[in-house]
Amino acid sequence: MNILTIILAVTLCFGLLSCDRNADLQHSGNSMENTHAAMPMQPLTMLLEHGISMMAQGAELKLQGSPHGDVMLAQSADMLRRAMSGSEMTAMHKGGQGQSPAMQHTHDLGAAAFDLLDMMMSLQMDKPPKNADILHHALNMAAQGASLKSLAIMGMSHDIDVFMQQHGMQMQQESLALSKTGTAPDVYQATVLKVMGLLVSDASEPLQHMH
Ligand SMILES: [Cu+2]
Repeated sequence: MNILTIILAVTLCFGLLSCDRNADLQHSGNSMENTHAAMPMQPLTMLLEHGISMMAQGAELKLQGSPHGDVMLAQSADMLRRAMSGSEMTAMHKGGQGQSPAMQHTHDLGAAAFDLLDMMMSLQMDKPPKNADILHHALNMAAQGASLKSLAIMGMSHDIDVFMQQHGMQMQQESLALSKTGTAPDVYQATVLKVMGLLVSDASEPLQHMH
C-alpha cells in the first residue's frame, strides 16, 4: 500500500467521522422537537377524550345547581386547549403530520368539542335542554369508550388491549342507542350527537393491524 492510499484512507475516515458527529449534533439540538414530531396522536386524543368526559359531567352538575359544574367546565376548556394548541401539536404540524387523516379527525373533534363546551357554559338550571341528563350520560360513555380504544391502540398489554378495545366499542354502541331519544333533535342534542359521532368514528387503524 503506498503512502497516497494511506493518506486517502485516513482522510476518508476522518471525513466520515466528522459527518457522523455533525449529524449527531443536529439530532440532539432538535431532539425535543423531533420527539414531538414523531409522537403518536393517541396521547393528545386521550386528553381530548378526557376533556369531553369532564364536560359531560360538568354540564350535568351545573344543571343540578352545583358550583363544581362550572369548575369542571373550566378545567375541561384548559384540557382541550392543552391538547389542541400545546407545543406537541405545534411540533407535529411542523414535522409534517398536519395533513394526516388522524390529525384532521382530531381537529374536527376538537372544534366540535369547543362548540359544545360554549353551549354548556351558558346552560341555565331553570332552562335545561330536552333530554339533557341522558345526553350527558351518553356523551360521557362515548368519551370513555373512545379512551379505552385509544389506550388499547397504544399496544402496551396484548390480551388486555383486545378486551379494552371490545369494551370501548360496546360502550360506544350503547351510548349511541341511549342518545336516540325519539324526539327531533334540538340544537343542543345535535351538537352533542356531532361530538359523539366523531368520538365513535376515530381515524386510527383497527387493533389487529397494529401487531
Ligand atoms: Cu393538529
